[in-house]
Amino acid sequence: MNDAVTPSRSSSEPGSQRAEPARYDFAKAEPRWQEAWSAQGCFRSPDVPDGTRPKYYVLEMFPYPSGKIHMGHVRNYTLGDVVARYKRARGHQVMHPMGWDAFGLPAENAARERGVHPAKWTYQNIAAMRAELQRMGLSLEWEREFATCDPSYYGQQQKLFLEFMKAGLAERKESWVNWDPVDNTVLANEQVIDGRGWRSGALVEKKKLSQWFLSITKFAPELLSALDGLERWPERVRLMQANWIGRSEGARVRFDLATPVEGMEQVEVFTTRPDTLFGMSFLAVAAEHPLAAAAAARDPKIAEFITEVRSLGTSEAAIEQAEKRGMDTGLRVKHPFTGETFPVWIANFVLMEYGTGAIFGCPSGDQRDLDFARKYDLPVPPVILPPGEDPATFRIGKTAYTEDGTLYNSDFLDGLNSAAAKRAAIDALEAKGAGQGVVNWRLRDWGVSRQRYWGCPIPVIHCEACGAVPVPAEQLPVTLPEDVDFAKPGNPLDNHPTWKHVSCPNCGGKARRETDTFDTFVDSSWYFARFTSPKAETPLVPEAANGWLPVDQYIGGIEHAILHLLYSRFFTRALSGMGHLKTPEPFAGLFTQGMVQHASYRTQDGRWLSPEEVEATPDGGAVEKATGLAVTVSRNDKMSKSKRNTIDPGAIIDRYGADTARWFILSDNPPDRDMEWTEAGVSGSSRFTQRLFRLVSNNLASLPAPETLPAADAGRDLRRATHRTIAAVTEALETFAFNVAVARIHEFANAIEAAAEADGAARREALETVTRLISPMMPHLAEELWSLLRPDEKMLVAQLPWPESDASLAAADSVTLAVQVLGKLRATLAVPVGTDEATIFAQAEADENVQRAIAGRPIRKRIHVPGRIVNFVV
Ligand code: ANZ
Ligand code: ZN
Repeated sequence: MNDAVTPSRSSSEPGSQRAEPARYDFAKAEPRWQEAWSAQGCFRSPDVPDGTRPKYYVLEMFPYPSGKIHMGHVRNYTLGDVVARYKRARGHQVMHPMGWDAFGLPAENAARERGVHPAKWTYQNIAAMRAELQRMGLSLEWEREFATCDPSYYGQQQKLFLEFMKAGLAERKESWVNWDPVDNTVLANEQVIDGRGWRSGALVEKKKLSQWFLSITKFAPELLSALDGLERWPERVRLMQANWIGRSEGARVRFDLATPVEGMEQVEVFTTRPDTLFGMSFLAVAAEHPLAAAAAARDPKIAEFITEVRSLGTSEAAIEQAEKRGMDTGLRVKHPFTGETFPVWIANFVLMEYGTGAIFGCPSGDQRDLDFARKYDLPVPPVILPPGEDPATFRIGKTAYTEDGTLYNSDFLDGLNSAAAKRAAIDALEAKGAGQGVVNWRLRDWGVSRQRYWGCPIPVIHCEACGAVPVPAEQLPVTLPEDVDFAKPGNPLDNHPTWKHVSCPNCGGKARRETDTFDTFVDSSWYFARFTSPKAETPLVPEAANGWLPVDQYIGGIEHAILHLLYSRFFTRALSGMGHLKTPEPFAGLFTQGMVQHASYRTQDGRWLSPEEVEATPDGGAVEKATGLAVTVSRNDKMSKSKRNTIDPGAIIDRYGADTARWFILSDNPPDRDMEWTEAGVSGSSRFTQRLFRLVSNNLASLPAPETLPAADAGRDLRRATHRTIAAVTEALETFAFNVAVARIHEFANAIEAAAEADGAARREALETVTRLISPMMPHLAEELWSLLRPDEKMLVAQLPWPESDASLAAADSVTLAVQVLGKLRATLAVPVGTDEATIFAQAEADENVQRAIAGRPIRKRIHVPGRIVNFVV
């Protein structure tokens, strides 16, 4: 036994139990085992998996260092730890690293509000959270730790960006951006939620800015098609990604302007329904469309309308919900087939960023167009006849007909079905030179510039003569200046008196440093790869990255289903293309865990009370301790500061220990579902830890020496329970059914308790097994019990292989057979497993009811389906 574990026995003096029942002292034991693991290097992984054993890379989404861990972290990291410990025991070479997603706005806000520098605030928070995670007993390899705000990380990221530039995957574009007027920054479309900034909640505005973009759209087809191969991802996440990438087949159609507009002859629209071209009633453009600007130049009322529409926000959700509004520009366009002219409107539901920023409106076939047409009294010509309808009587009322049907009122398309009509319309457009079939993608390029201090500086220098010049490799990293003023509004880097003034690396002339920093989603798009060589002087080391990647099991919240996961997939593909990586996909397996919830309590006068301020009543309600008045209890509320229903993991660990917290969080529900944190649940788990401890310590005196084999038939029932439990828990851990594993172990504990009289060797086997089976979930208690059971053992449980279930021991003792005569059930027969066929037939035949059914007739055939049926044919 190694020195670090020797003292453990003092916590449980088995001899002194009679006076006082043995108690497990988690507060002493947990830190001691954490030290033992670390001293033994139990969680170290090789730089490059050496191929002697299969590699397994387990990763949980790394945390933002807010300063404190919350229950969501506890659940996330416990799940990952169960996987890591289990896979290690199964003989894998496991890598399980941890780091910090450390750039971002809260640090800057802390600087503004409290005058503490973002770096100082961040590193203090990291230290506090690291200590909390260490107390949880996670089997993490801290040697690989880094924070994205370390220059040694973001400097490598700057190198990667220069490679993206060289590969044509980064470009500077003027574009309409979502502007958050409170945070004073650009937001990606994904960061606009219901028309508001995801952090500030402010109504988002449109603004035109020059920004850096990463060309994710170049990968749209492969990002979509490769989703099919991600078999260990939740279907829901794959679907969300597919919708986000949004492939649509359709056509671009060009309409000649019938009203002269300077510099413009045509308007191009994108449609997925070229079959409905004869149902056109108007053309509509986005407020930012050049044609809208041209119309505004002629009419101040139009200009006013455009300003109004723009302030509405740009997200699709906002537009979907907003009332449809529009204004006729007075301009007209010519239909490509009929030459008839139609009015051009500006409409608030047309997005500039999608397709061409212009549509043709077909109110009979599209609900938005119909709502718009009804509102502004535009015609609604029907062109698709639903199956079984009579063209003479079919009418469009308040609902558009958006399904397939037969074309009518449509000239050369009449009589065709929708699919054929689409093809025919595209052929005709192409023949006329008025359009062509296209595939359109919803995915936009990724704008990565942010007007922020606490982020990775974009390594570019702007020179009037040379344009945007990459910072030469030898000048990297471009580090953040420390002396910044957060009092002034705007971007502190831009406000800095000297930092941005540099000379051009190209011509030596006066130049200006880029003062924007990267969107923090850039930082998290490759950190999982950097963990494979966290200290390297190059962004990645191919042998290490290719040896470890892809991540075998990634675990995190569903809120990252689109952004983070899609950006990471894009980065991985881009890095593969540049020769850094071989795998095209970063995460082979993905698991999304549910939320941790807690009841919330509210007084009649609307005050939220914390769980400590209330007392439960027998009827399931609660009263305020201070006043005795009843409070409203609402179940299943997300933990939030405003509802005062958060539970601090640190306080739970102080009171019950890490294993109890881990056990409870695993026990309640399947891990992909939401779970409710309850006081009753956590104290139940705590009692279970003590029960296991007593079970082992009470048995100790009567157990034979380790490795004593039970005599052939001894303790058969207990041994069966042992081997069945191994099989069931193994299966549960393989399938993320951790709550099932917990339940099986509870049952097993009952079985061991009930078998106090069983053979000693069988009891030892059962106790050692339960100790090893709990180890992925309650690793400290497992070590403690193991040290009691095997005081001379050198190996820690963390170093032991997973127990094997012996199928013959797990098998049932006897089987029950249905005995039939001529296929009709006459009796049942219980025989010991392994009984030979002749004996089975003889016993079955001897049964009274069977005898009666045979009625003295000769048996012509005897049939035996092992384990199930015996049938006699007479
Ligand atoms: C005419 C039409 C007739 C349409 C009809 C639909 C039904 P998805 O499938 O999402 O790609 N559209 C095109 N560009 C738009 C934009 N910038 N803003 C708002 N709407 C736009 O949707 C494609 C359809 O959305 C297009 O097909 C177009 O309306 C509209 F019976 O064209 B359709
Ligand atoms: Zn220059």
